[in-house]
Amino acid sequence: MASSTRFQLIVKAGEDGQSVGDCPFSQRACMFANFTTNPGDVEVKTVNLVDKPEWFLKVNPEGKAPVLIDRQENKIIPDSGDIVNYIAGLYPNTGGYPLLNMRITINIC
Ligand SMILES: N[C@@H](CCC(=O)N[C@@H](CS)C(=O)NCC(=O)O)C(=O)O
Repeated sequence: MASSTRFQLIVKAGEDGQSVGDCPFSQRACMFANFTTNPGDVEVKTVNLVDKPEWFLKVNPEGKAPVLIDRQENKIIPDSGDIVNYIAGLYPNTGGYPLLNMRITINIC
């Protein structure tokens, strides 16, 4: 039997249909999920935003990506900012958002 992850993150597809495309909102959600969640928690699914499939419009009638589906809680979260906040709330031990464990140093002069 196929097992399913708790989360499905739907993002804009790249030209090959497989990779994450050039949507900064989708990329942000992907990167944040990658930093904060545990391996195996998130399935990333790409969607063609030029010719939007029916299944996608059912999930998000607004037709925008990214969209996070929390299968455990039966929730659909569109909007990258809301997705980031939602994930951050579920994984508080990762440093919190926006106080991630940054690997860069910001100097303000
Ligand atoms: N405020 C949204 C914006 C998402 C958004 O505009 N995504 C674009 C791709 S970068 C999109 O889905 N465009 C398809 C359309 O508007 O039909 C977010 O932060 O997630």
